[in-house]
Amino acid sequence: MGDEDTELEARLEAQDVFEPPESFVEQANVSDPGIHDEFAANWPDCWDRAAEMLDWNTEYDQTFDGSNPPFFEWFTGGELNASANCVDRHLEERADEAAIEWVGEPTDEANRTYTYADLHREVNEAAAALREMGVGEDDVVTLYMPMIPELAIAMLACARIGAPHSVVFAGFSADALATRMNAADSEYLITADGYYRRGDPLDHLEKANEGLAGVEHDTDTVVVGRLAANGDGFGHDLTETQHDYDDLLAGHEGAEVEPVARDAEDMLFLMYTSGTTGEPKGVKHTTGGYLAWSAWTSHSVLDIKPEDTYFCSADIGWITGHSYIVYGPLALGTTTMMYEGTPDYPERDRLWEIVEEYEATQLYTAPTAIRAFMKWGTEYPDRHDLSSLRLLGTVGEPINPRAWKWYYKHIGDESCPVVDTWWQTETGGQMITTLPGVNDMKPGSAGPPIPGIDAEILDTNGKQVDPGRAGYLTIQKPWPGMLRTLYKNDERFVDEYWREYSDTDSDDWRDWTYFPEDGAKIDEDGYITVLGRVDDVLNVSGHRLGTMEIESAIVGVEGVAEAAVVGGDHDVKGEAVYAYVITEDGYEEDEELRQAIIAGVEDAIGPIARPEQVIFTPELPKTRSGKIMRRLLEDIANGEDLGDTSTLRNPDIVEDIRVSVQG
Ligand code: 6R9
Repeated sequence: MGDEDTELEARLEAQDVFEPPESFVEQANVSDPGIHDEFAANWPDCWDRAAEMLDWNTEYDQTFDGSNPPFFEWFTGGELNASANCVDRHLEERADEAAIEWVGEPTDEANRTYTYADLHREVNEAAAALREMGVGEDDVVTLYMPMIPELAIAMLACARIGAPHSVVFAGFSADALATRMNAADSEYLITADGYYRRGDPLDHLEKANEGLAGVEHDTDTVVVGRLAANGDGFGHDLTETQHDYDDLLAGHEGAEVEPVARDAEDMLFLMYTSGTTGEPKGVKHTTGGYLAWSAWTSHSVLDIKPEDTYFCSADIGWITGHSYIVYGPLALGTTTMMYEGTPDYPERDRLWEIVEEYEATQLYTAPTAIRAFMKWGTEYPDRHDLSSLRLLGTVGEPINPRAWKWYYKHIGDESCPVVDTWWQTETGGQMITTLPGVNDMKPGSAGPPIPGIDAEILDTNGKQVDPGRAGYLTIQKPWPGMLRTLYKNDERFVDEYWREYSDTDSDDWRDWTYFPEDGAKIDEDGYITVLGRVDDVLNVSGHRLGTMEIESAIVGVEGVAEAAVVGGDHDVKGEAVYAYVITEDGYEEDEELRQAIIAGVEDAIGPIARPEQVIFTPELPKTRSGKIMRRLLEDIANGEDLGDTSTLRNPDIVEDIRVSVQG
């Protein structure tokens, strides 16, 4: 390193506040610092600003209806269609501009560009095909697909005919697919024959078929021949209820399907996410509020403009891909990128190669990816010209200041603002982050709530904690992008998100407070640092995994009597799965059982939930009332000092476990 570099590193390390670059502010979609006060003074009408970003078939009567808390409604009486907003309305000016730039994993495969005209054609044909298959308004269609353009097209085709989609991440297991299809009574599945991972074709249809075997009702399936098109298919024969995507669409060439006018409060999609219990939660999002939220935040936080080439490296199987690869960017008429593969294939500069080739203007990724880039070293980004980038974003988990600064310097060349965006599947879109053209940035802190959002950090009694002290993050007022309920489970919706901090007997919406189940602290300037989940949910590489889901997979393995799963610190993944396991009498604590446990977790959930360590133990540390002391197991996993354990029912066991893990 030269002297200049060393000096720069030292300066960066010492700096804890960064102003937005002037060149950015000058061109930012939002740059008026008065916007925070303006929105606060005009709540809830400030949200008309978001609704105005959309085209409505019927204007709404009321911005916010809080008469039946916590079942809040937004833009009531309004009607619109999400696919018309993301596709049709851009045809006049942008028919020949790219809507989707898709990059497959194999470097020798031709990339695909869908102009808005192409997208319009294919979404219409797919919508016609789905209708012919019998899909009607409000029928839930499950999409179990890799990162191929047909996934975005299928979502928009569903939206066009008013059929809510439920996307299941392609990396999830067959069991996970079946659970979600059963929970949503979903009779339609769109999937693919496979995709590429690190150079090899992967048989996805086999997994889908296995999942279908566990679905309790009849289903029609559409299969995209992603691999077959390259002659890499696995040769599965389709059954009578399975249809080839291309064949189906060929029967509807040039079809036009009138977008169905949906009520603002009609469901746009369901997304299953992990919670405290073993049952995944079906988060319900609506057409008006959600779409307005994803469009407004794409505009104000990600600074997306129609002429941009915007790149979010998430998977559409997660909420980030829904809001910030598909709906938000396309609602704004921009070019959104989709990449099928991983950042390290064929080499560790793949992302930077894509940024350079497409002259990407924004990059939105996860801290876990940034930590991996850091570990790999600067030689990979340094090989490429990244000067097209104007803004950088992160999402999914807390980002430590060192990783933030690395991203800012080595990817953004100190000329791009970094937005650290806190939000959740349930919030629909970004909630806490700096506005890149307005607020100073503080590495390690997401920032203030966005204009119109009111967040407080409370203690267990509901009192605000002092700046700098840890407490519970709460959101004081409803917002348009919020989930409306958990599918077919209003009671759990109230219990999970509202009961903690609301007066649940009140019918005044002001008495209701949303609890995201995260810990946080706030500083003197109102900047919030989100500390992580306070429920039994792990964040592994930015993916939400319920400890209960993993535990129930483990106790399903023959020879296992009891299991406790906790998160241990991991320098790239953020958190890693640690499984403490008690065997049944007569079973050996051996490698064979360990492998069976790992396989059991992969079958029930998917490889992302794979335990980093399986620790056999004769007992689990429990309180006198019989609760497993997860915090203690976590401390053991993290090699920390355990403090006083005398209140436990079985304090001796803790030392035994500690020795077997920490040595
Ligand atoms: C969008 C998404 C939500 C949970 C959330 C929190 C964590 C997300 C974060 C963050 C700190 C950030 N989280 N963004 N923590 N800083 N910028 O990730 O949704 O998969 O539902 O996860 O992720 O713990 O509660 P989801």
